[in-house]
Amino acid sequence: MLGCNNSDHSEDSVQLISEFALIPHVYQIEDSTGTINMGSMLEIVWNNNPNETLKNQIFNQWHEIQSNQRQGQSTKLEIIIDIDLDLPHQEAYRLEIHQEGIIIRALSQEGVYRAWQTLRQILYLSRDEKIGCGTILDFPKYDYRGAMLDVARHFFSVDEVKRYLDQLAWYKINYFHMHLSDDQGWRIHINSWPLLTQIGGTSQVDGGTAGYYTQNQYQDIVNYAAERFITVVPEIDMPGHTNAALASYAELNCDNTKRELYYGREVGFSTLCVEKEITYQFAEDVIREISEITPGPYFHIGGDETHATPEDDYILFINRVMPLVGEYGKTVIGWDEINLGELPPDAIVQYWASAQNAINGIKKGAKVLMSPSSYAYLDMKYDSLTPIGYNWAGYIDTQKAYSWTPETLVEGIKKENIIGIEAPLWGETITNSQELEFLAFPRLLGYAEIGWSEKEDRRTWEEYKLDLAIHGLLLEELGINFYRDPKVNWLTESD
Ligand code: TNX
Repeated sequence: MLGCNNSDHSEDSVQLISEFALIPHVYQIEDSTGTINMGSMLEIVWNNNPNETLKNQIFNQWHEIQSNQRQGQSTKLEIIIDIDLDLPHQEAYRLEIHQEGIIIRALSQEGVYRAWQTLRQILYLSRDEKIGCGTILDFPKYDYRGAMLDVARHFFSVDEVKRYLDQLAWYKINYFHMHLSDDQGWRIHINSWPLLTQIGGTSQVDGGTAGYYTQNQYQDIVNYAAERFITVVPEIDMPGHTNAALASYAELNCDNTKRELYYGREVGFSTLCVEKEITYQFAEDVIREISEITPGPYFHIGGDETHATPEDDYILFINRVMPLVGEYGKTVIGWDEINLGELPPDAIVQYWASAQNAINGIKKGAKVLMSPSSYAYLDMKYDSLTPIGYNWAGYIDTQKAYSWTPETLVEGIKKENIIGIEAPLWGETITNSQELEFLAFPRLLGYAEIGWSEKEDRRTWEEYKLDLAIHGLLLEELGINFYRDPKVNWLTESD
């Protein structure tokens, strides 16, 4: 038997597509009559402009999930990319589950990829091979749905980063911001300043084995992310948070004296020497080399917590450095303090601490990336018992992480001012993937939904937590070490 079967009278027990616990919640689902068998084999028909890598990825992931089906049936998946389709967004898609097979319609490969994540969840979450027919129309609320990983406080290997990227992909995250430098370490090789990694790459919080990415390794991460339709945003934090650079090169210090490598956790004590020309040569070289190997549109200059830089010096510095980002073809992003400078017209201010900073940025024409620390910081503890993480911005349990809306959180920051949301994971207290995952999951699923899902009707914790409970099975299957928040009735395999 292949495809839907209208004469099947056992439909009562068939799972309708509107019943699936999809996260992020999709825009619109309509059930239709009939059922389809999701076979153990997949036949992909993709005639115009097929992306072979994506086609293989879909093929392999389908078979990974369906390998337990023994019937050997085949399901047809047709992929149609057509820029003339009536779809409202570059990432939008229509996923049609018909009698004869499945059709994905999209404007772009990105749209196909997002559709595949929805289908992948359906496939994974279906109780048996047979599911109801129907159609999903879906598209993101915000263009930018990001996760940030701090690889400076503790180094994370290429494989650990890839593991996180694989996890993010399931939830339609499309930007991965890498915090590549800080007081405790410099993590990307710069050919014109080799000591940054030779010296500055050796330290991290509390010592232990640190490290850095060669430019090839960084490009490997960028490509791996791109295959998952995730864009890497590199950050070099300046002019504060620079002790690792100041320990590598004496000339970056005003007193021409190298700093000691730093293994502590305090912030706000370091600064580049703003008066020296060499500082701008350094900034330009770093921006140039990283921009050349970064296909994405953004370069993040940090700019936060510069308590060791007098305000006038800070303004002088960022006013010289922000245009350099534009010269190398990138759009500048900075933490909300950069609003003090003359922002380039396309600048993006990342709101983390001061709403006033973000609002001032908007007045200067900038857009805002929403990362309010008391809601969106993945390094905050869930509650007082959480063994890792911080609590300076408060405790953020899974409910609190989910229960905010970017465009109504702050008066003066409206939907049209916002490019999206990002969940930063600072690395002082995490040393490996298990600890990373414990803080990121399950909160990250809530951020994914806040960033993607337009419809307000389901945005209640009571409904969301039911779907989340089901996703616990998926997280478990993926081997993700997630926090079993006691507010959620997590399912187990036997439920
Ligand atoms: C503040 S958020 C920082 C980071 C720390 C973090 C710890 C921001 C722009 N700066 O340097 O790692 O708090 O939660």
